[in-house]
Amino acid sequence: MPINLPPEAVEAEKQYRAAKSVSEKIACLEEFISAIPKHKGTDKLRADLRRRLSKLKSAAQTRKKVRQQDSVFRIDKEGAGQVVIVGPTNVGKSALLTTLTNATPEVADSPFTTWKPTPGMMPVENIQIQLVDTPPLNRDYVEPELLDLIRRSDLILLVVDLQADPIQQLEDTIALLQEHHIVPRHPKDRDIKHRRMTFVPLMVLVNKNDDEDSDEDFEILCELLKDDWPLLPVSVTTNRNLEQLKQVVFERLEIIRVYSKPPGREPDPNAPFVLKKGSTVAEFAGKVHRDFLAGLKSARVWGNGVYDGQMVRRDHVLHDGDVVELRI
Ligand SMILES: Nc1nc2c(ncn2[C@@H]2O[C@H](COP(=O)(O)OP(=O)(O)OP(=O)(O)O)[C@@H](O)[C@H]2O)c(=O)[nH]1
Ligand SMILES: [Mg+2]
Repeated sequence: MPINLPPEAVEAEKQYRAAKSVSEKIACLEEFISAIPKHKGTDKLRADLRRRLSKLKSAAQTRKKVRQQDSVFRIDKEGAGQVVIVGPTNVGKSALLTTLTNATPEVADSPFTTWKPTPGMMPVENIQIQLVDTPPLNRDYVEPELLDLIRRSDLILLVVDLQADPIQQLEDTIALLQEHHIVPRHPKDRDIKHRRMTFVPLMVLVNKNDDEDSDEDFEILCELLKDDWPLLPVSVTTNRNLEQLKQVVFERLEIIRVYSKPPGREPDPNAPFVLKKGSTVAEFAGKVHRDFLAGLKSARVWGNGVYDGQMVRRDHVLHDGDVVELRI
């Protein structure tokens, strides 16, 4: 039996048939279904259309997943934090990753060598921190996915070249990031939030400070800089300050290492749990195991601000190096 549809449903159907993209089809089909009057005569039609809608939605989902996995800019976080190395071309970003991790991105004297991000793991004492080398940030073309990678990161290492024009490089790069709503977060602004801005901790590495001869250049740079950026002079070629760099990265990530001690046994000093600074015993328990969080009866702590083996409550704030014994 032919169904007499109201004019708005007829129009919606027309739009649906004309739709080109999957997302457009989904929107028009939803419109069409809602314009069909609900009664026995339209039951079959509405059921058919709903089936078509769910097929379209699952096709859209699959496409989205494939697109996300395909992108070279989607790098899963690993280790205690994801740190992106960004900056203009030829400043030594890839050289830095090569020196601090096992990764082997291409390093070359010619500009615009790197075109895709490369991750690597940097050991810092008994944990691993992920570093990601990235293509140069350049005003001519800014890859939106590179900006997303920077937004998702836990810390930005902005590299400039002491032997080029470091002040210009620094100011241009910061301006470029800010134009894309990425704002360096100062250590004192811990909980700052803004609807359209992403605040990411940032530190500036002034690279190619190879020996004492270039220290004066670095001092001049510090005097000339208008803003008070956290700066660290380094040299990838001569390894100057690279150990200090690891420590600073650890501090700027604002993380702590907490060791789990099974009752009657010693903690494993090589397997700390990494938590955000300010985490509590309850958060630690959740990280060790879901069951520990639900069934936590008591906890004892060895470490900062407690006597050895002190019983503490769930909301006790932990510190770097604490050892915790959980009982459920
Ligand atoms: N003198 C000196 N040269 C360095 C240092 N670090 C890197 N270089 C050199 O600088 C050049 C560029 O290094 P890359 O690591 O390819 O630079 P990049 O920032 O990754 O460059 P793009 O991939 O184009 O963005 C190479 O010739 C390196 O050997 C350093 O500390 N001192
Ligand atoms: Mg490179």
